[in-house]
Amino acid sequence: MSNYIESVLETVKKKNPNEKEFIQAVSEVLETLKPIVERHSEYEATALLERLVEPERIISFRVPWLDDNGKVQVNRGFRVQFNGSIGPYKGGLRFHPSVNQSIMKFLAFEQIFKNSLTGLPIGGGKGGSDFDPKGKSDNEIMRFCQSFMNELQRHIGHDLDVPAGDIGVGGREIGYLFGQYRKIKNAYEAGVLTGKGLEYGGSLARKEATGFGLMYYMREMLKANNIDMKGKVTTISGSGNVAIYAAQKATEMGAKVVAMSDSNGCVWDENGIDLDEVKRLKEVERLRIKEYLKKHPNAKYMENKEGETPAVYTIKADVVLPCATQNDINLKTAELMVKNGVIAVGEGANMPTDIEAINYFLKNNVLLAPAKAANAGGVATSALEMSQNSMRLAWSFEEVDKKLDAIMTNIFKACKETADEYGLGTNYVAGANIAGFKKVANAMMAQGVI
Ligand code: NDP
Ligand code: 2IT
Repeated sequence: MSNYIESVLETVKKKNPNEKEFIQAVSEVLETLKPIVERHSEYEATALLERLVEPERIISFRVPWLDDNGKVQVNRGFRVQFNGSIGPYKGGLRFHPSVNQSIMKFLAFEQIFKNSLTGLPIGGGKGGSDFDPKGKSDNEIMRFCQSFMNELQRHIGHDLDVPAGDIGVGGREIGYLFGQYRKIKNAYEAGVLTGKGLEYGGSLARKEATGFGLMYYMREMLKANNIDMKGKVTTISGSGNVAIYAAQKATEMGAKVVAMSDSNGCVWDENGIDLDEVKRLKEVERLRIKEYLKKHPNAKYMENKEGETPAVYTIKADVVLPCATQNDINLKTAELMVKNGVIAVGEGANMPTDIEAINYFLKNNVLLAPAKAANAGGVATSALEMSQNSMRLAWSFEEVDKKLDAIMTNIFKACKETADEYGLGTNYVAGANIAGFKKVANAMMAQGVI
């Protein structure tokens, strides 16, 4: 690593001692930027990296709400507006009990490079709350979303910051959030949130976009290495929005998806997962994946055990798609996957693979589709939703899907060309980081020290 990068990293560690996810995300990016930073002495002269790792703004706020028993509950809300140099801040909202400032900052930091890779004019941001939606009634979810928006509305806007969904935030939550925003503002600013319902300004194919986009990226990455998804035994961590539509597109491409999971454990169905049943369980009934066995008694359920490799990663597969959460795959898990003959890993989730595991995959010639590039289809289609809102018209499913496919194909091309330019072989992790960084760095240089 160059001295400059090393010293910035040291400062980040010193300044944010309790933020391990944020330090991890920054380390992963900075460690791959060496070749480009070496070519540009002006970065150090203008403290570009020091500015890049410091969020433009962090908003943290109280979210009080009434539960169904009339008891007052208090959660913490966040919005991190990390980098607005190439467009309005853009990124999802996560509702999960694990949410804290470190997780918000790592996600917002990653979003900067991901959004840059889409080629669309969107900056990096992220938000959310430590609110746990599990087991809450619809009315509790609505009251929480309304209270969350009471504060968030001061900080967002269609030209300023445009939130969307992430873990625990889907169509239902976006609906309640949008309703409250509209009521407070007394105006119909459709482009203030994305992932909206089709009846009130949403885009066709946004729901499918992250999972479909992941598979378009996988198709391109495999093609560049003379491999095809056809016939590949595939396992997927997670059974939420990203996992479900990755499974659908993988199946359409001829792969055999044999396992999906949630935080409790996984179902393994060697005949191929019945995706309609998973959609019913997760999108409609909001039940545990274990319930899959009621309709498919021949499938196997494997429970996760504290401190052990998540069950889904113990199954032998050609292609593995982590689509749940961060740091799902550590070195021990990566070693097991390699032993089981994995060919390719596609990161649908954000930072699902820790740094040691990434390096292990790369060393063992496992093709790794990095999150910032491979899951960018969601936010890219969010940007397409913003375009449609601005134009006050709606494109067909096919039109949006075609644009998404072209964007993902271009993103892979950028990762590959950058990896080639810097002699990085099939290290698309570094390719993605450098390619995403380049545009943001140029914009920051052009805009002066701000
Ligand atoms: P959902 O809430 O729809 O689904 C999340 C899935 O991951 C669930 O199956 C959930 O299981 C599982 N999961 C969540 N947290 C944990 C945990 N701590 N341990 C184990 N399993 C967990 O979210 P999404 O599908 O939208 O998001 C999944 C991932 O994809 C996240 O990393 C997100 O940041 C990323 N992503 C999402 C995009 C989008 O457009 N939605 C775009 C790009 C990336 P359980 O129900 O048991 O909690
Ligand atoms: O991580 C992500 O890219 C998202 N959760 C989607 C963000 C968005 O604005 O659509």
